[in-house]
This record gives sequence, C-alpha cells and structure tokens, in this order.
Amino acid sequence: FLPDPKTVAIVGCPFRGGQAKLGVDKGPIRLVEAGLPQQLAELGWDVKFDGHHQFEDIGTENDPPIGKLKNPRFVSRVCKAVAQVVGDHAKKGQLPLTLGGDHSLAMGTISGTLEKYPDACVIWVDAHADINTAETTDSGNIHGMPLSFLLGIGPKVDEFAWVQPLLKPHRLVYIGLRDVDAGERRILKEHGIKAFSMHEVDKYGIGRVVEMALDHVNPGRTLPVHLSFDVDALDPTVAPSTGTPVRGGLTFREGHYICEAVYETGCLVALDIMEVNPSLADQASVEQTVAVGCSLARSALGETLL
Ligand code: 4U7
Ligand code: MN
Ligand code: MN
Ligand code: MN
Repeated sequence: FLPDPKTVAIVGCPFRGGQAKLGVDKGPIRLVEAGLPQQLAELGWDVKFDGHHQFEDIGTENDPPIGKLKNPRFVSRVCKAVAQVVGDHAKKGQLPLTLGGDHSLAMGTISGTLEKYPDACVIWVDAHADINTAETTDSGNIHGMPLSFLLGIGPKVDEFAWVQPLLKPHRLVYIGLRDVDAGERRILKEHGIKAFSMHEVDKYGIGRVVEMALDHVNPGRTLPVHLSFDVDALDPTVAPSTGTPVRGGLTFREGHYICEAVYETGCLVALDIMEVNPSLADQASVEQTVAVGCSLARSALGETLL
C-alpha cells in the first residue's frame, strides 16, 4: 500500500482530555526524546516529524459534560484535527504513526485512515474494549469510548456528529482484553465483534491468536491494517507507566510479536502507540515504559533480529 521510499509521519499528540489523570499528554514528548525518530530512520524509513501538535488553542473555557461525557468539546475538536492530519499523511502515501496521549485520539486516527482506505481493518490491542457509549459509560472518560463512535453504536451525540461511522464490526478485532465492562460485553456480543482476550492468548499462544485475528479481519491479507496499540495491553510489570493498568497482561515478547506479525503482512498503513504516562510510577518504570513504546513502534515498522 505504501510507495517507495517508505515514509513514516510521526504525529505527536500531547493530549489527555479523554481521561482524568495528569501526565499522559507528556507521553509523545518522552517517546520522541528517547530517540524514536532516529531509531525509525535507522530501520530505513524516511521519517517526517515537525514537532508535536499544539492543542491548547482548541481547548474551550467552558466545556461542561454532555450527559456523562467529560470534556466532550475539547476531545471532539482535538480528534477532528487529528483525523485531518492523519488523513492528509495517508493520502500522501505516508504511514502515520500517532503517539498518544490518551486513546480517545483513536477516534481521530482511525477516521483519518478510513478516509484514505475505506476498507481498512483495525487491530485493537488493549486490556480494555474502549467501546462504551454515551449510555453505557460509567466513568464518562472518552478514552473508553472511541470505538462506539467509529462503529456508529449507541445514542448519537451532536458534538461527535463529524465522526463517520465507517468502521464495520467485522473489520475490528481485539487482542489482550481482560477488563471489559458489562455494557461493553453486551455490545461485543450483539454486534458479533471478535475478541481474543488474555484467556485465548493463554489457550492458543500468541502466534495462533494473531493468525486467527488476521484471518478474521483480513482473510486474504489484502486489506490495509490500522494497528492501535494501548500500552496497557502489556502486563503492568512490562509497561507500568500507564493510567489504567490491569494485571495479567501480555508479556514483552507477546506484545512485540503482534507488531512483528502485523508488519510481516505488508498491510500496515497506520499505527497508534497510546497511553504512555510518564508521570505515573518511579523513574525506572517510566524509562522502561517509554523504551517499550519505542520498541513496539520499531517492531511494527520492521525491526527484526535476523
Ligand atoms: B483505555 C473503562 F470503566 N472501561 O470506560 C471506562 F474500566 O484507553 C476503562 O483502554 C477505559 O485505557 C480505559 O472508563 C480506556 C473503565
Ligand atoms: Mn486500555
Ligand atoms: Mn485503550
Ligand atoms: Mn489506559
């Protein structure tokens, strides 16, 4: 799908409006400071990065909840801007690598991908399903909701009317789930959305799980793939510095294997590395989490040992 020379456009999104914890907006800054652009260049990519996006001026003084949704205007406007940026990069034949920031941003990144590639499929690697609706959400945190908007599930929220419900349930697959809300379970069942939870990772091993996940959304390996990776999919011992850690997650190798296997398909057109929060946990944990974020991105962009 991508022309030669292969170009990756780093989209740094210092944004935390989709959840309450301070610090996740510093994730992209730390990932870049750790040398991610140079590392990708060393893999042979032409790397475009012209600074992090500034969202301050998008923020509104007055952003009261709409129903239960918190910071709805801010989240919506930032995601709309991100959709535009990601879509523009994709249209130029570049691979957008979005660095979060909280996972509400995926509303923007996936909208951008689908604009260029309407038949793209999404591999969502996460401890959580992020598919709550305005009705089912308990927390009101929009980082737990992006997929419901992309799929057009749940009550319409005017503020998010710009999000085109272009994602089809059979083009979405999860890997790594282990903390799914009751309302989300119902949605997954009702819409027949395929999920490989940690139970399936234990049962089949990561190799078969990734193969089955790809067979589900991309049987002929002919469709473009958007990989959205929430670092909380990894076990908290591997990626401790994240806002909503859940024990019993993917090992270091399982997480990297997913990225390597997706790269091997040759179908990857967009990548998100989300929810690195350098304000949480001690300095060693932060450095470890940032380093893991970088190495996941390198694996998805073709780093191999041999
Ligand atoms: B993340 C949660 F209730 N489901 O909706 C919610 F458990 O992007 C968590 O995956 C959402 O980190 C986590 O608030 C969002 C909660
Ligand atoms: Mn998560
Ligand atoms: Mn998430
Ligand atoms: Mn999280």
